[in-house]
Amino acid sequence: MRAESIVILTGAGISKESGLDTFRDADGIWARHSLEDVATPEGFARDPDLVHAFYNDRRRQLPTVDPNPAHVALARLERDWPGRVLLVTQNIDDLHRRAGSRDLLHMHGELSKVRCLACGAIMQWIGDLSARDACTACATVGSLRPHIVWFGEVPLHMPEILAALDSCGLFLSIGTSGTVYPAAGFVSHVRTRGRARTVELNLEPSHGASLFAETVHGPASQVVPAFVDELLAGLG
Ligand code: BJW
Repeated sequence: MRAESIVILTGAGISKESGLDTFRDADGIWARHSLEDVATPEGFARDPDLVHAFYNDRRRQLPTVDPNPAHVALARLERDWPGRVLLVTQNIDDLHRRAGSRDLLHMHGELSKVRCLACGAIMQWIGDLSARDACTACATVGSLRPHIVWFGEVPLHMPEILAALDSCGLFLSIGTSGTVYPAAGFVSHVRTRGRARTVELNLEPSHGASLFAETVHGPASQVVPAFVDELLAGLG
C-alpha cells in the first residue's frame, strides 16, 4: 500500500524556542518595527538602508541559533515516512535545512540569499548587504535586495505547493498565526479538495484554528516530536 503524502506548513512559532522572535506575539518583530517600512517593496524603495539593517541584524542572528527538537522531529519524519513529506515554510531562517529536512520550500524566501533587481540572479549571501554592494553576476552596484517575499509580492513555489496540497492525505500547520495569505488559506484549500486530515500544532489556537479537524496546543519542541512519534508508531 502506498503511504499517504504529508504537507507541513511551518511559521515563526517553530523557531521561537531556538531563540528567533515571532512576528505577532507581544514581544514579536512587529512590536518593534513598522511592517510597512521593512516588509514592503515601497518601504525598500523609500529607505533601502533601513531595510538592509533590519535583515542584516536577522542574518547575523542565524549562526547564533540552532534547530530545536521540533525541527529535528520533522526531518526524522521526512526520513522515516514511506510517502512524500513536503515541508513548506514561511520562515526565512535556515533551521529546517540545518536539522536535515530536504524536501523543503521557502515560500517567503531565505535570509541567506539575495536577488539582483538588474539581472534577476539569485545568490547566496552570508555577511551584511548594503546599497553599495555589486551584483556578483552582472556587476551592477546597488541592485541587490534580500531574497524575501514582502507584502504585496507573490510567494515562491505556489504551483508546486498547491499541487501537493491537492493530493496530500495529511496537512499539518505548525507555529503560524494563520493571518498571512496565501498560507493562511491552505487549510481551506485542502478541505475543499476532500479527504485530507487537517491538524494544527500551535502554542495557542491560531486565527484559523476552527478550520482544522484536530488541534494540539503547546510548545512546538514538545508537541511536534510527540505527534511525529505517534505518526511513525502508526506505521506498525
Ligand atoms: C508558537 C510558539 C512555540 C509562538 N511553539 N507555536 C486581505 C485579505 C487577504 C489577503 C490580503 C489582504 N490584504 C492583503 C493581503 C495579502 C497579504 C496578507 O495576507 N495580508 C494579511 C496581513 C491580511 N499577503 C501578501 O501580500 C502575500 N502575497 C500575496 O498574497 O500575493 C498574492 C498572490 C498569492 C498567491 C498567488 C498569487 C498571488 C505575501 C506575504 C508576505 C509575508 N511576508 C512576511 C515578512 C517577510 C519575511 C520575514 O521578514 O521574515 O513573512 S510577513 C511575516 O508574517 C513573515 C511570516 O512568514 C508571516 C507569517 O507569520 P507567522 O509565521 O504566522 O508568525 P506569527 O508571529 O504571526 O505567528 C506565530 C505563531 O506561533 C503564533 O500563533 C504563536 O502563538 C505561535 N507560537 N511560540 C509553537 N514555542
